[in-house]
Amino acid sequence: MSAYDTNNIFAKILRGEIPSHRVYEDDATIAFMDVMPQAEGHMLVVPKAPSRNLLDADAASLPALIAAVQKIAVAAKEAFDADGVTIMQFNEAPAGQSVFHLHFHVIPRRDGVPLKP
Ligand code: IU
Repeated sequence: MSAYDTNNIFAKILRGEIPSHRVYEDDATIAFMDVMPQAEGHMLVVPKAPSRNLLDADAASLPALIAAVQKIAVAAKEAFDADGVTIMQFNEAPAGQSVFHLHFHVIPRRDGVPLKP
């Protein structure tokens, strides 16, 4: 696996070098709106600690991260009056990862509304 690149776009968002529509922050995590949403309310949950994806993340940090994902998913479902929530996470380009800083997609889902490609 390649090394973590400190100039990836989410690292720049975390450092405040690039603007984002931030919807959540705690000591270890931020969440912001995806710029190319696959459905209304599509958010990204991003740990502040540098890791390329789940494969090289510090296992000790994961319980807090998944708790933040859960909190944001519950809030997003309520805020967007959704019927469900899709949570996605990709590891390396062949698996669909395009930004190489660990993140979870949180996507509120409505009955009968497919994800945009
Ligand atoms: P992926 O899991 O690495 O494939 O998803 C990266 C996501 O980051 C994707 O949904 C993009 O729309 C999103 N994104 C963003 O929100 N802001 C950006 O500046 C860039 C990508 I580049």
